[in-house]
Amino acid sequence: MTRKQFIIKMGLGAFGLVIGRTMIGKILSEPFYKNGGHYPIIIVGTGYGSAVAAERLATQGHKVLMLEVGLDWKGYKQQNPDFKFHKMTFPGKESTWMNKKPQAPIELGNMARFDEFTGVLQRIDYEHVKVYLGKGVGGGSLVNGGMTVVPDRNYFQEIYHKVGVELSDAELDEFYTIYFPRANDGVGKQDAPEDIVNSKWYKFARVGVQEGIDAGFEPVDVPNLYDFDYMRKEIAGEVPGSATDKEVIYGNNYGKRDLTKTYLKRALATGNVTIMPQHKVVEIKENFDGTYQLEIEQIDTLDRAVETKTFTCDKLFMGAGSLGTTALLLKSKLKGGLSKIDANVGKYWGNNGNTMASRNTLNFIGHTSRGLKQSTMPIRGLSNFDDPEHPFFAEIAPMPVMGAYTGLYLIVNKLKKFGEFSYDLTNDELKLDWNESHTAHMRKNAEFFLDRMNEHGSKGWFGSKFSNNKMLMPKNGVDESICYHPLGGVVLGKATDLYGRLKGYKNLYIMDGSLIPGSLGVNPYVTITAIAERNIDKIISQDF
Ligand code: FAE
Repeated sequence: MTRKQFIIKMGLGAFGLVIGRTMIGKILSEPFYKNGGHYPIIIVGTGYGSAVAAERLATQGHKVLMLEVGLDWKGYKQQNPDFKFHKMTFPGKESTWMNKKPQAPIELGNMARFDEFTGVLQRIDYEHVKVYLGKGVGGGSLVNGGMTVVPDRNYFQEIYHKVGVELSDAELDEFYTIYFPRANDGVGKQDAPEDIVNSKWYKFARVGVQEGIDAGFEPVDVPNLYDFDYMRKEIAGEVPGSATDKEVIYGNNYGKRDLTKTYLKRALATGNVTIMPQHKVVEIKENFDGTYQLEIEQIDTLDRAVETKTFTCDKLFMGAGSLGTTALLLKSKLKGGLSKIDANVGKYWGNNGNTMASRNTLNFIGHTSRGLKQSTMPIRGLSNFDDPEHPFFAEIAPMPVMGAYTGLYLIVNKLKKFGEFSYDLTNDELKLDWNESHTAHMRKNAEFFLDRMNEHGSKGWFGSKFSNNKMLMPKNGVDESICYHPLGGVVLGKATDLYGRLKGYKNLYIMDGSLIPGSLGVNPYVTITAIAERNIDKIISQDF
């Protein structure tokens, strides 16, 4: 079947009945779905920012419609009982958004070939950066590594200062005492328990930490949102393997607390939330009466429009992510529907300094194995953040296949220069100004890190040194084109007020990673969640 449509409607809400979770192969006859309609609140996307907004609004009794371009994977599983999210080593069509081969940065299963499909991991390629995104109900939470990290307070202030937004001490206190803790609780943060850390599944992390200490870097314990009780059972062989069975960037079948197990689950449980997957918002217009009109394509699993619809709403929340939200706003500005959009929309983008780096630690003799069995959920990092010359944080990443002698790291650098988006109406695509001048220092930092690790961090017998892994990353063991953490485009305090209200408009709110100016120094979803929590608090108390 090439024209599958997945429509879910959960809950007893404005439309009365609970309709089955997912319907495949037919379009619901309800006029609302076919012809569009009016909703008090529409949220675009179902990632972190959107999920926070949905939960908080629905809990307050507001009816909410969420529009998501990707699939409802739970529904897909119900309809295809044999389907499981793919392991990194054996990707099938559901692994990848509209490509005949996998797009993973590390070539574990990249020899696979399959039919095009609206899969769970999308890669958008620009000339100097490849941006990875999670697709489907749950957004980036479906594919991410679960690292749940609060940014350094000084750097959080510094990065906003860099764009001219001054966060006061009181505002920072509010973030660090109320909203980061709330976000951590909301996503299900856990510190890795000792028995798990000491298991063979985390030898790669223990060896990585020791090497880092020997090289003079500061070890950092990184919480994760993975259910470590489940992992304990995986390790004991009592339940199906998940993190211990190479599941991560193509989705996770069991232990990871993606948003469908946290915020979205709680939102749907209120009965006030409707989610329409495979609904792509393509344009937004402000109506004369101050409501918003959304042009929507309902797509099939080949990303083809099978129906076009128009929805209107009183209040519109944007959570389509840094690229998605920025694209929609810039396009709608050019098309005239949102012509008053602030000139700051499109500005202050960054890759969060993402740079992958890898070392080959196989020497004939004297090497320390990192273990052949590695859990896919990272729990440790190394920091050099206070070094004025080479400030960075390095996640000690797993390499679950043939990783015993490969040190793999996702380095998160500070940003020196922002990228900028524009929209090309002719080709209907978001353009990005981003080149080597933005990333040169990231490469230098990564090379410095690898050199120090090779020199001091670990040695074979008789002092023999290890080398950069040019098999994995041909350019000296470093790849600064891989971006897992796109940030910016509609920055808080620049394109919006300090609570995500888009400048020039009423009742139009931004909730996602586009609010963060390009860089955080750590993995971003806790911060996205915390900002969204703070925005929605203010919006509910003042705008309803
Ligand atoms: P996001 O979660 O991307 O959600 C946006 C949603 O909007 C998606 O579901 C889209 O499909 C949907 N959408 C987009 N355009 C449209 C449209 N036109 N119409 C309808 N729907 C649309 O946004 N972060 C961490 O903190 N820790 C980690 O360990 C970590 N690991 C990662 C690993 C990978 C492989 C990747 C790709 C990312 C990782 N991240 C990690 C980043 C994190 O997942 C990301 O920052 C957040 O998901 C961004 O949240 P947003 O709410 O901005």
